Amino acid sequence: MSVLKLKAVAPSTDNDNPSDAAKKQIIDLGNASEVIYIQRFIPFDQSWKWFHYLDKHIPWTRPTIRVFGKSCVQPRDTCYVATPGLTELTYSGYQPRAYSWDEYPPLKDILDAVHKALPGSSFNSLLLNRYKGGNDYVGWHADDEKLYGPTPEIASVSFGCEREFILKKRPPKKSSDVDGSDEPAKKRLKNNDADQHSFTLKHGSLLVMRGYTQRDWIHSVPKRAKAEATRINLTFRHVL
Ligand SMILES: O=C(O)CCC(=O)C(=O)O
Repeated sequence: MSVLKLKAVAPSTDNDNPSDAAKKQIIDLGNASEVIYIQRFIPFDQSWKWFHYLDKHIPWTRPTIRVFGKSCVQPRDTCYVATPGLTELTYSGYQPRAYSWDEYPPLKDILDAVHKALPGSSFNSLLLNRYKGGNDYVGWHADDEKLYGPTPEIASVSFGCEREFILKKRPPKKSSDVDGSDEPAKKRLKNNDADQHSFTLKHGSLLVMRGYTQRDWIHSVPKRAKAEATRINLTFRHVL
């Protein structure tokens, strides 16, 4: 399957350097789904400071989860932070303990930067992932848990080693669900360029998924043999 090359649109207003500003991309996925990618969201040196803080101070854990009915160790480290009183998060049969924002002040600084970049957003929870090398990954999934509602906005900040993030249109459940056209099912089910988008998530970048992205698309960070160094990813979410 080929991967769509994305062109830069709408310059970032938060960035004074025009060559940096051109790195903001807005990708209309169709059907009211959208992705925004800002390559240089947090300055390089500040991003390393936060990387080292998070690597050292976050209480990382590698839990046992259930995938397709089987128990396995999650192939990356994780931690969960949330405002007290929210509905608890459960994914893949695992309910993470919710740590407090106050315990890790830099998380509030990163949250402030994200809120500033996304007017109207109000994130109250954060799932952190640490990939300790190219064998760590996250498989195909959508962040479609009920507690986020039907159209969650998810803001993802990356630090450290660059990794590929792939978005793929959810395959239709049955060929009869597709559209009722007369085209042969085989032809209709063939993926085309617009069905997959790939981003190399840079140190200090921000990627935002909006609208119906979690309903209509799935995403993954696949294994990459050459990605030897550690990557830390923060996904800010709003629990309803
Ligand atoms: O590490 C990433 O960029 C993606 C993380 C992710 O998919 C998730 O937390 O649901």
